[in-house]
Amino acid sequence: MARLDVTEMFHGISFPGHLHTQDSLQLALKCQFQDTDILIVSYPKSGTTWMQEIVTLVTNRGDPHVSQTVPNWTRAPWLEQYYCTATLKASSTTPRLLTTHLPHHLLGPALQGSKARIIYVSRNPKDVVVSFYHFHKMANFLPETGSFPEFLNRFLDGTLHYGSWFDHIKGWTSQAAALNLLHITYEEMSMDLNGTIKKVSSLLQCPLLEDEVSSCVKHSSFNSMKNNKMINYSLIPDEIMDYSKGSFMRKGQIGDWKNIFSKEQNEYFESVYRSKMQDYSLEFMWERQKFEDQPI
Ligand code: PPS
Repeated sequence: MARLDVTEMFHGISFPGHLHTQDSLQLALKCQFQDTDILIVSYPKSGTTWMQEIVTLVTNRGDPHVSQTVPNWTRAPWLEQYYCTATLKASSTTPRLLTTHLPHHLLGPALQGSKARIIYVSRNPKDVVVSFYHFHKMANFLPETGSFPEFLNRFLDGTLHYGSWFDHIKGWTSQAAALNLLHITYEEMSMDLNGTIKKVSSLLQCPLLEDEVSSCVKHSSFNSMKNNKMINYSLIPDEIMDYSKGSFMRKGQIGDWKNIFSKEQNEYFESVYRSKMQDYSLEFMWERQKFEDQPI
């Protein structure tokens, strides 16, 4: 399944045809969730892979064997990607660990009444757009980026692959009370990985001893993951991900947007952000300091 130049339009959102088909997207919406399922939900570049590693480690009580021997797309397949059904059929692991980038307005109906445990991972959107921009440069299954200002406009318009960041976060977080949903931010993971791991272990009712928590912290650190070929995407051939143009585990920092946003781009971003998020009380950490000092 190469289809590197194919785009699938689904309910007005574009998806890379290398990983999605109309059938696979349709099947995701009909997923029969089990109450024991663990579902990681995120807009791309928000810390998805990091959370896949954390959940794998927590459910294995800090033992890195699975995370070092099974690729992340096999142990935590994306529900909407074409190989998901076959991967789930071939696996007998319970609880099932699933991942999705789908927005709530598409996947919500399938989750109605379900007790599946959902971990929603978000990241400040300035860092999301920068990470996504760099990822587009190396991922040959994503369209050409154009210049950064063009890419930023498409992000703010919601016309990039996977749709609008604003719709995604508003849709999922506004439904948190109706779902069994834990919202964790990338920034929280970065500032307090130990605390994040404890929150995840509590949600999954998987109590850990202190040395098991420490092992989870150690193996989900940026450097451990960067060197783990089961999670750093180095198993993917060069013609699909071009490593001469970057790496998946790129910088892993809060506030990298400052290295690329101009003053004008930042002002424009903040005005769009304010108007689209005015009824939502979410706060993000925009750089590595206290919430009170943040610009928005
Ligand atoms: S994807 O393609 O949607 O699955 O990408 P996603 O995993 O959501 O996001 C990739 C970014 O997460 C960073 N990352 C980490 N940062 C810090 N610590 C750890 N352990 C970690 N693991 C992944 C990764 O480097 C990407 O961010 P950028 O800013 O590009 O470095």
